[in-house]
Amino acid sequence: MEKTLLSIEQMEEINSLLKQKAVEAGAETWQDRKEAQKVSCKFGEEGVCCRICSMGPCRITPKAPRGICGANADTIAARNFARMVAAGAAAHSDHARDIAHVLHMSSENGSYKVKDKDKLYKLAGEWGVSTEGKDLYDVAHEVAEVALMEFGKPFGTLRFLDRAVDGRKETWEKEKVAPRAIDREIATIMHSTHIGCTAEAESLVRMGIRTGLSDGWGGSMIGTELTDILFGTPTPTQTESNLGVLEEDMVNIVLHGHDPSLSEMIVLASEDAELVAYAKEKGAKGINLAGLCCTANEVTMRHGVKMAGNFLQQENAVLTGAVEAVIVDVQCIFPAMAALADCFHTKFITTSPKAKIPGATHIEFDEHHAFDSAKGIVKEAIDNYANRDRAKVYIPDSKQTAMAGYSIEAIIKQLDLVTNSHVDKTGTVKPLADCIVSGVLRGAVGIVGCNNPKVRPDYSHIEIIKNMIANDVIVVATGCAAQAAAKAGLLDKEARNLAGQGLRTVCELVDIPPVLHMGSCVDISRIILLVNAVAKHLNMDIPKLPVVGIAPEWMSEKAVAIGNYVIGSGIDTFLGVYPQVTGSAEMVDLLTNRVEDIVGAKFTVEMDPAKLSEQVLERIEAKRTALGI
Ligand code: SF4
Ligand code: MSK
Repeated sequence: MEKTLLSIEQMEEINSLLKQKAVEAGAETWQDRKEAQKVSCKFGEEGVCCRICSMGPCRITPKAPRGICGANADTIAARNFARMVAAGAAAHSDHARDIAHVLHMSSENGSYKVKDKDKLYKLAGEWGVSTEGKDLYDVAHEVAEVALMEFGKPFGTLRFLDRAVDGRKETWEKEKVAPRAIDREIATIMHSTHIGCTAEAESLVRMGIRTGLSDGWGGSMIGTELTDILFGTPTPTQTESNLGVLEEDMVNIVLHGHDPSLSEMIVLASEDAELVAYAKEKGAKGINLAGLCCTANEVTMRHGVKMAGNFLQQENAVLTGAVEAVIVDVQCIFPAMAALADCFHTKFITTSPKAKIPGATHIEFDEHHAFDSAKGIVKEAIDNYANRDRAKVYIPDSKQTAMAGYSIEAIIKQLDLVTNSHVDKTGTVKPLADCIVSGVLRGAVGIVGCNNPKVRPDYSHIEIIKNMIANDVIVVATGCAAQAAAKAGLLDKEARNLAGQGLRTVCELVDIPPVLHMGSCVDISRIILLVNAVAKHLNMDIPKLPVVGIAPEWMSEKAVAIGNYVIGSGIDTFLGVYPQVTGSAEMVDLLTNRVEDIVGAKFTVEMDPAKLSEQVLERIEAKRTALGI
């Protein structure tokens, strides 16, 4: 185990060495800016600053309990919170819309092709798209059109809601939180939070859930499905993680962001014989790709591309002095990367009109000529290899092996290893459900989300994961949480030695690590569908299952949308960072208590990872007791 595990202290030591590199280069990092920000604004922190109209901004204090229009702390905090959900759902769903457009332009001879035909035909069947006698790409284009209609259709509710277990559908219907069209839910929040509309906190919480659900069971689910159709459904893949994946003598390209329509093409371009030969001509041994944030998750689970790290590691990648280019698309990219890259030879290349950053080299990615466009971007990186200043290079000697790519299909395939083919049907979640019911596994948790300097980076992720697996709770992870696990060695199969007896036995039987990498942030839809499948198998609604969601270090608006659809799906959610609503007692009560009466699940906030772990384990055991298992 010593070989594969990296302690948080070792990680922090590497971070300090890299910080020293920043000082030497005169470069500023997030630690400096955090220090400069010192005390954050109390009104913003508590969610009681309103700048929705130009009579304000209005801030709520004991002496001024209402804004000029009369909005109180509850209204203001609820409106701000709802707008975070809308922004998060917009980001995920717009990403999905782009993928749908890419599917719509896919063709036999173009850059984008259909890789998972079975998944396409399955989805076509589910959506009533006829396939009889049709060309594969005609089916793909029709499926893409149906997906695109989900964003703005005028009537009905989202198609994927039909996938949900009966209890969920009934709850959503009864509580009027069943999402209609994705864009419609986002627009409804923006309308209802305009001055002079909804002032009632509970209405806004309900709208937040409905809009969150339009992300989880809409945008994100569409994103995941169509990405699998285009680029392949992930299968377990061995990879490596942390900054040690960068190479001294190769052209290092770091891919950062979220949208696989760019990163998939960069992967292909980096394997192009002509470009590899060009890199060698320039004195490098080849081209080495590494990922950051969710793009890392996307390309690692389909190609085994190595993972350089998560959100708060993005600057560290540049600080190694060994990166020729950081190529980004959308979301979670520090604007500070441009100035940081200037202190080194690194080219910081933005590619999306949706995420232009001053100081960056902007090379717009042309999806209509995707492969050639990607080749042009990779060539920029190769040309920059000669500019690397060897005196500035420090690649930490730190990398861990990791398994990634556990799609639901892949998990079921692994579970079939324990299926008794004489008795059981293969291809179901029955073995997983059996393990949970029997108590071999006490339950399951999804650990997701970002890093946040408000807590010790990666520490909460790693501590909570270790506590879960030691107590026979299987962990699935996505996003930056999955990468924290990877860096610590917890995605390695060997990490089963840290698990309790029950989980260890399961891991050995079905040959999996105790922490399953299920992908990027949009792939939390995979987690939801896995839980939903178990609920259907056991013929019960999701809130009854000993299953919990945890976002120990969340920071983004997307995470707020996710939190809303996770509780909306009936899964209790534990947060390690407070949402900005604490200035409203009613919002705190709604989110941590009353919302349970609406959707059967609620939020719990605890910043101490040890205490949070205890509370999660207690919740899991309470659910087991209620079920009599
Ligand atoms: Fe102030 Fe009301 Fe305008 Fe908000 S909407 S800024 S509380 S007047
Ligand atoms: S990238 S949203 S920091 S998980 Fe999806 Fe990581 Fe959070 Fe971005």
